[in-house]
Amino acid sequence: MTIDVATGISRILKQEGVGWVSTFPVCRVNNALGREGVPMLMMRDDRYAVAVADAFSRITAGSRIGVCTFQGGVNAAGMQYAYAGMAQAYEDGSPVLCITDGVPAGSSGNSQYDVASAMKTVSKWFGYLDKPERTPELMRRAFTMLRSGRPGPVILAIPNATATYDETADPYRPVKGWKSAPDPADVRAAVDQLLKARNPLIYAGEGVIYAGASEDLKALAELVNVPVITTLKAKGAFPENHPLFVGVRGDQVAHYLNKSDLILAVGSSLSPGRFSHGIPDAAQKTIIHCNVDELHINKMYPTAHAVIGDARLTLQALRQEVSDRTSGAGRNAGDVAAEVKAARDQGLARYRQVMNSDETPINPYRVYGDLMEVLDLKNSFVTHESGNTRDQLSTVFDTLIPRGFLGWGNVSTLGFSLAAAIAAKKAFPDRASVAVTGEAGLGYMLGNLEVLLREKLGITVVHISNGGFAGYGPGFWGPGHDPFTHRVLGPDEVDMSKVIGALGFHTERVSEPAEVIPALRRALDVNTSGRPAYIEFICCQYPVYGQWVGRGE
Ligand SMILES: Cc1ncc(C[n+]2csc(CCOP(=O)(O)OP(=O)(O)O)c2C)c(N)n1
Ligand SMILES: [Mg+2]
Repeated sequence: MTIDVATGISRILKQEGVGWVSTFPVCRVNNALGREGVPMLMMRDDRYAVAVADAFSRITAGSRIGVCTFQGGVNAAGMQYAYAGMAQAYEDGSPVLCITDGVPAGSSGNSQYDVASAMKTVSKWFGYLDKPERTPELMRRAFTMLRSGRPGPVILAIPNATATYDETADPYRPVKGWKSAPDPADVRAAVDQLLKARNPLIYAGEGVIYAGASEDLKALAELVNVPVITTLKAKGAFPENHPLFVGVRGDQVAHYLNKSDLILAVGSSLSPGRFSHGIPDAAQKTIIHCNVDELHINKMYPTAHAVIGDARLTLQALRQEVSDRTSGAGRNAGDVAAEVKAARDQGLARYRQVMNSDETPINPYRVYGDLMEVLDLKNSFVTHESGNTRDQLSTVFDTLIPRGFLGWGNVSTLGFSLAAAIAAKKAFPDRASVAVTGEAGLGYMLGNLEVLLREKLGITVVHISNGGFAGYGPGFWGPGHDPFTHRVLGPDEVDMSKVIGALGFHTERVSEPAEVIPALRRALDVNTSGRPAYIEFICCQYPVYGQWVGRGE
């Protein structure tokens, strides 16, 4: 059967189990998607088209691949706008498939922007479909890239979507993706060191989530009786009510990072950035680096031992080795849990105190504490924004299941929380889905709020309304920070609940601490019937949260 490329791609996406595609028009594949019955979630700009698909891949840990389309080709406004979303997906290692129009043969080099070289900087692989009959080959390769190895975005450019090929010549079969198990000698060497260490610490990264290895992480941590910290992107990889959980950030995390003599890093690239810890005194510690990508070894810190392979297979092998050596008894290390509890209680004391604050304007921690009370933490989704909401929530929000919270931000692009909350609703329609934002994130979202109404996506946007851009560090308010670029029209001048209410959202504006819980309950309640909600909490400026450590600053 002769079919056109766009139809072939649509059918292959269906074979690969892709249930919907996010988009912003125009892309020449879209009409075929429509004809073939692949639903499209039309966002209101190209960056969000990428971000929703990206977030879907993250939230499902790559078990369901997010796919998006946007305009490409010559003078590709859509692609240029989508670039921000792709750059973020690339920095954060998200396996999203981006399909766009390619520059047609004979048209390359006739405009200023070089599509291919730009796309190569933000993708694991950039595929250009130069012949229609290569459609199955390139799709096969794309899904292999998306489902194997270190996760990252794949971009496919289609220069001629109406060109035809014989669908039966190279029939498409879905790609399962492949994993590798570590070298047993490396596992033995790692366990030698681990059992010798006095103060080992497990440093878990997002690879644990992509490998579906949370249970294995827990089993290993318990067997070796070792405290656990997670990266921001891995928040939730380890249950945060577990006696061995130290935190993502906060004084107790700094304490354990400093005191450790061995770091067992699993599923983390160990790349210190703006939103991650470095390893303090790394040269004095033994770093055992378990990673799927050998190119992260010896990247920033001297690696004592590397264990290369899938995080789940690695954790299972480590556990088996420890168990064999200790006749199943594990590592005897005293009352580690009691020490962790004491460190957490001390580190979190000042946050827990303000979670019960009755002050007005409302303390943001009061909102976070009440949010934890209202949500079923085993059946809900929360995400942060760039700014104080990230810094504060990653310090205190208790995440009990993988992806009960999405931490994001090797690169922390404002506005992503809305995309994440939408993707979470698509992935788990029965879960409450909450995006917590400041005014800057809200500004990025505004144009896309219509999508929630149109698609009946019952999510709640919680606005920590503090009248300005606190941003990084102790805030943009004091001297030495950014005193000239923080002030926007605040709650006294603009009533955002009226603005967003006029669109059709359920909205409330809350200034009394006692009203936080009832307002959240009402919002989550309307969400269950597919109506989105926006709650503006009039909050104080409270730039207090745990720090990132070990970055040599
Ligand atoms: C696209 C993008 N541009 C710039 C930044 C830098 N940035 C981080 S936080 C922030 C301001 C945040 O202010 P607000 O949303 O009010 O949150 P608050 O910190 O006050 O809680 C800015 C400009 C960013 N993260 N993303
Ligand atoms: Mg603000």
